Amino acid sequence: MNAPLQATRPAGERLPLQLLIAAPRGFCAGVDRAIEIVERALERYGAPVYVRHEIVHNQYVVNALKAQGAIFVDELDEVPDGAPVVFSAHGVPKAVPIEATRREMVWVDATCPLVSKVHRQAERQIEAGRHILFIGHRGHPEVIGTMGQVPEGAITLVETLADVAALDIPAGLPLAFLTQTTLSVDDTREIVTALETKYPHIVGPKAEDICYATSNRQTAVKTIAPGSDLVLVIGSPTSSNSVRLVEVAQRMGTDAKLIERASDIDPAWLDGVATLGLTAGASAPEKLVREVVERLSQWREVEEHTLVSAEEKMVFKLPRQLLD
Ligand code: 10G
Ligand code: SF4
Repeated sequence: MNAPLQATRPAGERLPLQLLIAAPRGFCAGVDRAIEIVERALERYGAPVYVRHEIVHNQYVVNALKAQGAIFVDELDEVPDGAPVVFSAHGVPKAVPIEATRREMVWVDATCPLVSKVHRQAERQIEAGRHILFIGHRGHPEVIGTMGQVPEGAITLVETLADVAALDIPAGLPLAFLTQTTLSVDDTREIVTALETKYPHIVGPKAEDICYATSNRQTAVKTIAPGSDLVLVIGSPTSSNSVRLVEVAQRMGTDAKLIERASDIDPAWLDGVATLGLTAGASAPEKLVREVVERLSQWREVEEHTLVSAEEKMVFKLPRQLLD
């Protein structure tokens, strides 16, 4: 697309690049809160503070907290008795705080309040005698945490439409559905519709449990993708919501790539790209967005345009134990 332009430009002159930056993008209120919890725990208890699972799925954030004295572990058995430990923003099964209390750890729960809300809904549905169909991605820590709120066998994971078709639930069993907070809005709508068609008596939340930040970032990427030749999404490969943003852009017919940071960009990707879309997942810091813009500016004459599709004002309170 740019070949004729290139041919007529003096050597050394940078080609223009229209950069469409999505808004909202990057940190959500739950990620802001979780990072602040680790930082405040380090101030209050001193290093090291243990963190069970990556506090959020972003390598840059994790490395920055490691440098301040956080030690990331997979399970509590890697944490000494009595040590301070923070549970990640994705939430933990009920057994985890029970174990931490038994081992006299000073634990702080950084589970996002919107994930905790789903945990409480799960408990309530079980109390009401319903079996839960939980829409989510197998093996994701949020899914493990939410499924771990209720007794084994009380919840069935559903990942795809094929899973819905294969469900064989005894007739007359009261049912409820819940969802992971970072799913594709469009895929989830299809799965919920399939569940409601197959089980007309199923009950669920008014909208699915996909959180405001996930759905706003998907809407924002839909705003930039149609006019872009390529979309770059900043986020780690383990970040479910970031991977969903890549898929949303691709489904609109636009090439899209996930990058952790500016150094991942191959300049060859920009060949023939006149308009580039840029966004960041809910766990990716704005600093990395600016780093990408600076890197692009070394190669091209960048003209930035921010496309705002929603305003976000959400702020979550910190746990009381870190406030006084
Ligand atoms: O998108 P996922 O759930 O993989 O997490 P993340 O750490 O990349 O982003 C923040 C979202 C959560 C903490 C899950 S509610
Ligand atoms: Fe909370 Fe949504 Fe952010 Fe997850 S993505 S931490 S649910 S605000």
